[in-house]
Amino acid sequence: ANLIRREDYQAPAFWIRTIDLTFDLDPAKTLVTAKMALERNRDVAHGPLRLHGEALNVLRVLIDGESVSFRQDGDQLVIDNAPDADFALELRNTCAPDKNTTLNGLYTSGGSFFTQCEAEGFRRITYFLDRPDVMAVYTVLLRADKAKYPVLLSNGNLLESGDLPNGRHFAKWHDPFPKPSYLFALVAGDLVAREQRVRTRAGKDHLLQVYVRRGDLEKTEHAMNSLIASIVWDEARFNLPLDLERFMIVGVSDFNMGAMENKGLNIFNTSALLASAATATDADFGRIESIVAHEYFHNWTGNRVTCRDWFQLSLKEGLTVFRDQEFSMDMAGSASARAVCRIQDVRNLRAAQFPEDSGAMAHAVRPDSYVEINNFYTTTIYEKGSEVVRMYQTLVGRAGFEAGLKLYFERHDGQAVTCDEFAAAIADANPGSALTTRLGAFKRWYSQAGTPHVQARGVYDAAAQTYTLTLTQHSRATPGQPEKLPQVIPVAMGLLSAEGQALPLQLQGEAAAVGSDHVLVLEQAEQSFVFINVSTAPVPSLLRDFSAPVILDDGLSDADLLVLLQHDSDAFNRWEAGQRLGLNRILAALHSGTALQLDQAYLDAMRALLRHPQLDAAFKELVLTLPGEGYIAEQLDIVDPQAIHAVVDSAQMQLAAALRDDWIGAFEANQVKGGYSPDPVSSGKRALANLALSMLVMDAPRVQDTVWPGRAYQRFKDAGNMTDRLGALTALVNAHAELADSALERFHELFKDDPLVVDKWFALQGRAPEQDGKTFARVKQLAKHADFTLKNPNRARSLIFSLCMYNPAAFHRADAAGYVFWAEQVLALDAINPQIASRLARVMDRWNSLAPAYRSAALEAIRRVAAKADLSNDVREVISRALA
Ligand code: DPP
Ligand code: ZN
Repeated sequence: ANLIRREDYQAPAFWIRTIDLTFDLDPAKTLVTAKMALERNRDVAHGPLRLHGEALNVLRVLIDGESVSFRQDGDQLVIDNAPDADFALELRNTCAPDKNTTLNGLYTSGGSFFTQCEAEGFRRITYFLDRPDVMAVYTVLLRADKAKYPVLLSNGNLLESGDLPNGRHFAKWHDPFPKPSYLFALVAGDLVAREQRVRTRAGKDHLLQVYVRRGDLEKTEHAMNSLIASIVWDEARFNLPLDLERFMIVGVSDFNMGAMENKGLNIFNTSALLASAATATDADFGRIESIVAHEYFHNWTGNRVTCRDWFQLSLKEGLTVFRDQEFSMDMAGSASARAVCRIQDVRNLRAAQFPEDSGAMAHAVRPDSYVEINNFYTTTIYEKGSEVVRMYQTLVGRAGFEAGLKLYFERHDGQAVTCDEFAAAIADANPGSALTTRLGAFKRWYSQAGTPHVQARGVYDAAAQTYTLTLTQHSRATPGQPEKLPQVIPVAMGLLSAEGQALPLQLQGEAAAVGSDHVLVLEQAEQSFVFINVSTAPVPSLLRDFSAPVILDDGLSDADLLVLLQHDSDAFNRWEAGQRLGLNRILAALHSGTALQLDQAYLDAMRALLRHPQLDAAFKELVLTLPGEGYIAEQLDIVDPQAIHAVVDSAQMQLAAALRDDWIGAFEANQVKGGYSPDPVSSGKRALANLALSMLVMDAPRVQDTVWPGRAYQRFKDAGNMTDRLGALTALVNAHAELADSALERFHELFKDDPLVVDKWFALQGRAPEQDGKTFARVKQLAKHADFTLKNPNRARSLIFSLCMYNPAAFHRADAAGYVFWAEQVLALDAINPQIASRLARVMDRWNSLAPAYRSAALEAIRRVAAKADLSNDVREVISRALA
């Protein structure tokens, strides 16, 4: 397997300006004819034409109508004597959609045809310069059996359609926008559509369609509403209109990713598309809204301006995640609901990206090399990439950022560009700004892997009325990057009095106070900031709204944290203070190896928060939820997942017991009446009620209570929506309640015909807290269940990933059985779908930090996978990095 390096980038030797594709669709053998207009790239030295192709059977190759000699070089088709003048290339080949279990290229699912071309799937359809800087205008003719495939879709606009002999029919599509091959899509099948017409501000009418299988139509209303909201938002916030007459979304149940932004024809995993009150949770509704928005926003950030090469992936992904996060916050509405979105985003970043950044696969937002690009669709590229974009906005302000984005489109519409061009556009639109004056250093966010550690220490001088805040930063070595330079870190901050009053901020040398909320820019290894006219010893509130993706050590005492928890005007730091109070106690118990005993001060603070008359339920639920076991593991140099689980479990039991009456109060006070709506207020109430119910069922054995488990069961049975039903079921399962098994059985019986709900059923059991090895045993049993299959990525994730990725205490076992299971599943998956297998392989990224008892067994399992001779490049890269 080749290592591909960013510094080796070369422009293509040829451009492909147009392509006319004809598909004679047949599941066993599809015939593809491609007619392309090529021209030499005069900027590149003369060379052969090399086209990418994988798993194809080539039938003929013509240049300007004449057959031409060609040779195969690995996965490339090479034509040595291509003309110097512009020429027409015609190719004919077949592929086998039914046999394609990789779900890359053209494949079948549930009897219909679908494609997935990002990153390099187009080469499994026909031979092509399958790289994002080659942009062509596509015309696509689809021919298929009319009864089996009544719907024939591709990108752009429908030119014509009609019947053909032998029960076949055709449709011809044309996409006027030149696009890279990764944005090509086709769909053929027996589908139905929800339709809606919208008018954009320019007065143009557009047709919106959401295609799904018969029977799923009523579950598309939320997606359609989300699409319309996205269109309105992108015009209002960034002045970016819908540019196609028709915008289509199609759902498919076998899909590797969440969704794909193909021009005008987005293809969605049904899990990111279908929702009804009865079958989807509040979280599902939120996720669907955000993914529909994400793919729609790609139409500008990704499609109109695309990536020059795959090292620039975050150019479109980081930016588009930033845009979908902003959209979700704007949709949430109130300041408090926005803060809830932000907290959830940061919680996800810390749970997934921080470990990635300190593990074997750590890589920069713009990586330097890869073996398999599919391995780099990571939380670093996406979520850290989004944080980087957010820092631009923090440094130039919201209006400055909008001006920068406008300039970016003015300069680069229709082009394939790099992260440098994006940085230059934002900087050039904001001359003299905090970003522009230090752009070179800021761009280290693209090149340095690893999460910077920031330490903050303050000294108050009562006599001089000054407060000196000293910030230091350092980043640990990551694979291939032993030394790091200081980064540009915006630190949003404020100072509070011990009574919780916001203090005015006046930096030494400044004429006046700058209000009570300010952004410091840390750019040296160490920097001090002196505040003057500080009337009382302050409590610093640093990194407000999580203004940079760093690990902050502010050295605050419990007393300081309590001030922030009670009074900080920044909701993020308020939440963070509560988390830190819990985390400190959990870590102290882990370090000392003693049982955790939660103190009265902590419990009182949590009780006061839970009882708070003004705070929203959604916020309370976030504060009262203890840090996750994975996040706790990140705080430790040597990780014992069993020990962490035991301490967290004990903390939860104590929180459940000590606040019992308040949990009852919270449950009663947060019942949502009336019809279901996934709005932030209702979903916040349901979240808090579900947390309360979990606590009460968990605490029941202690007080020999049968009422709350009974109520949970009743609620599970009678619930009017999936959030309440699954919440009650989760409460029973997680507490190992006696009623759990019959509830699980009933749930399966009720929903056995709905694959997305069956996924939830598997996932819940895969994530159930471990107790005496029962969870692990059950997962192994469920892997043999009639409904289980590794072929469907959602199903594989629901059970196997739930255990290996999200249930550390069930997975990391003293007897190594978890690792043996993992190795078996990775190998089994790799034979079917390398992309999914490689995701599972990544579970072992952090094996090196495991306590010795686990470490050697984990290494043995990794070596067992490595020993397999015919591993995919995908898995091979991940495993080699783990062993490096
Ligand atoms: N489908 C993936 C996404 O939208 C890859 N582009 O992020
Ligand atoms: Zn994306």
